[in-house]
Formats: sequence, structure tokens, C-alpha cells
Amino acid sequence: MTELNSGVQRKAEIVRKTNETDIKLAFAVDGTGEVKLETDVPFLNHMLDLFAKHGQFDLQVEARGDIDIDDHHTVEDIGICLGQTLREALGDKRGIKRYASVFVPMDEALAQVIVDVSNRPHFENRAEYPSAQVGSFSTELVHEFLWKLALEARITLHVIVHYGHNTHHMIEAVFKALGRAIDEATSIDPRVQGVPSTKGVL
Ligand SMILES: [Mn+2]
Repeated sequence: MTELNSGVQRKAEIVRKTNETDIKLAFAVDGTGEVKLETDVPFLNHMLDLFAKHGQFDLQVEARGDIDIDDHHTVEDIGICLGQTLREALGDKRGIKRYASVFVPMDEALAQVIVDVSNRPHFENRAEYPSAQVGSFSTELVHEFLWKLALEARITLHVIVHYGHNTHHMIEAVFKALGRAIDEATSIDPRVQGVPSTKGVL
């Protein structure tokens, strides 16, 4: 049985300060969608809110960054911190489902996110956004965020935006699907004995 995780909330915190950013982030896999998001990048706050609400995670982020240059370092470093806390929160990954594939529509847009909590960092991105900007946010930063999340969480992450017209909707669908996919892949399956790998370790 999965005695290890029963009743124990899987969560982690990080404080990370560099010359470019100053980030405090707390992440609970076993949450209820409670968020407190204070970053200098409003569009990212909006996306992290969707991610946490639809993944039923608790997420607190306080981030200051060199947005006088641009949003790049702040977005990238929040991805790094989220990835590191996800990895730490999952511990030895005993009893998890490991895989998930989730489609989420947002009006006319359809996104699919496929996750393997594999300890093998890999990111595939099949997404072409019609607009280079959503408000003041550069849509190329979605790739930066997701890639650093996958790298630091050591997960295999495939993101496909099948179609869409409105870039805001397309990115929203990605972050909702990301939340639901990580929620499902990290959920405890009572049939899973130990670590779900023929190697015996993840
Ligand atoms: Mn919106």
C-alpha cells in the first residue's frame, strides 16, 4: 500500500536570489488551488493562477526581477523555482501514476499537455502563437518557462497547441492543461506498489 504518502502533504519551498531576480516560492502538490501570486509580470500571475487552480495545487510566489531590462529573467527563474519545488515535493515518487495526457479547450483554442514524471528532463514544444506579444508579455517566454520547469523538475514534458486564433486563449489552454496533467501524473494510485518503474527507481 501507499503508506508513505497517506496523510502527508507533498510540498516544498525555495528562496532563490541572484543578481537578476529575488524569488520566494512555496508549492504544494496536494493542495486546494489556494494561490498568492506577487510577481512583476501580470500575465504570468494570470497563468500561474490557472495552473494552480486547475491542478489543485497551492502556490505562493513573491518575485522581484530586473523587468527594467525585460521579463525574461523573472519568468525563467520562476520556472526554475517551480521545477525545483515540484521535484523536491515528490520525493521518491512512490505510488504516483507517473503519466498523464490532458486536452483542454479554451473557446476556439485546443492545447494538449503530456507528462512523464520520469527523472528524465525533456521538453517538446509544438506551439505557434499568432502574436509575439500578449499585452506587454512576450509569448516566446512561454517556451522559456516550460523548458526550465521541465529541466528542474526532471520531467518529460510535451506541449502541443493543436489550433487556435487568440494567443491569450492558446496560452491559457496550455497552462490549464499543464496543471491538470501534473496533477494527474503526480496523483497517488493505490494499485501502484512502490515506484512505477521497471528499474525500481525514478
Ligand atoms: Mn485570460
